[in-house]
Amino acid sequence: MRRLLIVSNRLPTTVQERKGELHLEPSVGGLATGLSSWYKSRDSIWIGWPGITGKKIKREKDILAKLLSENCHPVSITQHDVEAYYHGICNRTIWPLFHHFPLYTEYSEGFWQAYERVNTAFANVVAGIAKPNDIIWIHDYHLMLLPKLLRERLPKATMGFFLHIPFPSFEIFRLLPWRNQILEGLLGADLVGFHTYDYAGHFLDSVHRILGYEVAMGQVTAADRVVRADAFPMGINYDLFSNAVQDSKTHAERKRFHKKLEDCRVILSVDRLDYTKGIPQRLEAFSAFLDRNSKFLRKVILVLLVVPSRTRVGHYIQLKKQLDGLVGEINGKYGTIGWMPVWYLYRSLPFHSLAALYSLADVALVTPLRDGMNLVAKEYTATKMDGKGVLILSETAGAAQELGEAIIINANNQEEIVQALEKALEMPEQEQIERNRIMQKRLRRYDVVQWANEFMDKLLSTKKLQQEMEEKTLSYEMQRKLASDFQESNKALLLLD
Ligand code: GDG
Repeated sequence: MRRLLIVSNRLPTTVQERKGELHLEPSVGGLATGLSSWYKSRDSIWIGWPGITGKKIKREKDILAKLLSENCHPVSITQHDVEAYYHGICNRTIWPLFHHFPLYTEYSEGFWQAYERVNTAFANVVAGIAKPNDIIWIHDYHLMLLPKLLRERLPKATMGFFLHIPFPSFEIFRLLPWRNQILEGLLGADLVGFHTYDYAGHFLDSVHRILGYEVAMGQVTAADRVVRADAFPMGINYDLFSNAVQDSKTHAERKRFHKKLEDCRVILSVDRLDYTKGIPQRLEAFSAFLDRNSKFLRKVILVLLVVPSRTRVGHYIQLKKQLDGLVGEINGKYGTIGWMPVWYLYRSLPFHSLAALYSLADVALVTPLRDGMNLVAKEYTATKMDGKGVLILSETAGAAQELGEAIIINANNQEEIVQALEKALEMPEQEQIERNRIMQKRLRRYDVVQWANEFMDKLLSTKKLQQEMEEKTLSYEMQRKLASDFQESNKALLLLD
């Protein structure tokens, strides 16, 4: 099997600094959790930023050795570039624009230069490690220039790119001052993957309208190469979540939660703190639901798990304040001694606590305003061993295209969310089971390993296609000979195939 180089902004293992000492911890998030066992099962190396600056990691030889022993190769980023690249262009420019928030988007030449510098630093590390037969798989919006930078250094490389966030429509994407460079950057890959056909279509549309390349049937004819774009909806590690329900640690956690929740029905909400996730709209809809359904007062609890994220970006700081205020208002208005309608947890929970919450929740309320995929919706469904539980899912999450048996809503339509909550809490058990069984079958079949394997198969077939097309392309000498023969001839018959 060919060696695989996975390249992403963060490594699956993060270096954390606590009380002046460095520790290694597994990174949270779908990619790291989902792919960690798959990548360890094959000959592979992961290349990424370890979470601290280059200087610190070089000083700590033990930490570096431990990372390398786990096949994790760090890329050094200076403190200045962490600001302008990660907190700057990644979180203040690309993230909001690609999630259709143009008013939140900041355009700064300094940010852009840091993006070029960091992508170049990644290219240098990858090019130093890569061998001719390796497969390179680059992930996400932090590294959209990397495919082209690597193609310049390794012209024959087999290289795929996967975007984990939405690719916006042309009208939004065109606002980016560096739109040409981003598209050219991505086209350095042989295969560009997205969660949905819509995102792949938006990308191809922009390639055609901005760069003028010919686009047909998911294929771009770019200068001298053919590049494919396609949809690969990311799956989860299904067995990890469905087996976790049986685990004794999850049992213990579930028991502990049940004691506190008493007989209340549980509506669960789990997200990183992000304005794309629609958390304030969700809280307002829950408040309207309580207003209209007094029979559910003291009978239902919304568990709101919000994982801190990007805590230094202004919009995130404001959002945190807004959430604190809304939760206070709802609890103040409807709460009684002994019953708080919203249980607000602003932290990241250990895996077994999360699995316990998923498995005990009667309803999962997943209402992002826009989300590349949303793995929480899939993870919740995977833990429903007895089939009971209702998923309410926003139509603007990529996951909605696969989970049609959920109650699908428009996250901006408060009335729809209220009605969905009413329907979910009244849904007959048999209907819940029927809906979940269909979704579970799909999620089990197309899990994260299947997702990665399908991407790999398509990447290799794209490479084969390119080789076949190269064989058909006339060499330069042949083209010259044909041209001179043509000029010298009196009559010519052209046969074009
Ligand atoms: C990006 C895209 C796309 C959450 N809370 C805790 C915790 N989590 C884990 C969940 C899940 C992951 O974090 C969140 O994944 P999402 O997909 O929901 O969202 P993003 O972080 O925004 O991810 C998204 C994804 O990339 C993959 O392509 O689906 O659209 O935005 O796996 O389980 N894990 C633990 N404690 C928590 O409190 N341990």
